[in-house]
Amino acid sequence: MGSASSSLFQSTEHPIVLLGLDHAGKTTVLYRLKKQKMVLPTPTVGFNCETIKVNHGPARGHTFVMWDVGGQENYRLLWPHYVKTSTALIFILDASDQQKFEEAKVELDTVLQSVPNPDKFPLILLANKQDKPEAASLETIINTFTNDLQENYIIKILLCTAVTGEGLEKFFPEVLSAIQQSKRANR
Ligand SMILES: Nc1nc2c(ncn2[C@@H]2O[C@H](COP(=O)(O)OP(=O)(O)OP(=O)(O)O)[C@@H](O)[C@H]2O)c(=O)[nH]1
Ligand SMILES: [Mg+2]
Repeated sequence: MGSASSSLFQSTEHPIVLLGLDHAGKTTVLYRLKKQKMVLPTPTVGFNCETIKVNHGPARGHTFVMWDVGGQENYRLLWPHYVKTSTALIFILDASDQQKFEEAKVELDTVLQSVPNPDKFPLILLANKQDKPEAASLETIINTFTNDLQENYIIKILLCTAVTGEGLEKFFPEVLSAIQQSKRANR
């Protein structure tokens, strides 16, 4: 690999932000990834921040500084602040709560407006709570949340269950892949 293209991938530390409505499962995802176990979170007051160095798989050697910001309405005003310093946005949905999809989509579109360089910005959508029978299908998630964003963003969608970790094994490889695709597109 030549020097120009290798410098493209030089950065191995990635600040990323976890957003989504309250009760979506952001903190459960964060601590599942950090501790590989289920924690019983309480609604986040302000934010949590954890640094995770990946030591296996395609994202091995990469470090992710993960900001998990409270999703209750009074904290959503803070979201743009975190998005501005992040190299990827992870938006977490409670896929079983379809009554809140409209609200979640409005919040997603609103916060995307604060991305400083929106062209091909990495957006990873986690459709959480797949253990629940009423969880929406992938097709519904795509139609509701990402169809209209497809051209402008690098989008990955993961179906997951944070309480068991199912689906999250692909989390870091997919985030890294989105970040690298975004950098390539903006070269
Ligand atoms: N059934 C099920 N419940 C889950 C899952 N992930 C999280 N939960 C539950 O959902 C509730 C909310 O989880 P949190 O991680 O606190 O949600 P949050 O998005 O951080 O919420 P805020 O901090 O208020 O923004 C908790 O009772 C979790 O145990 C999942 O995959 N399946
Ligand atoms: Mg939380």
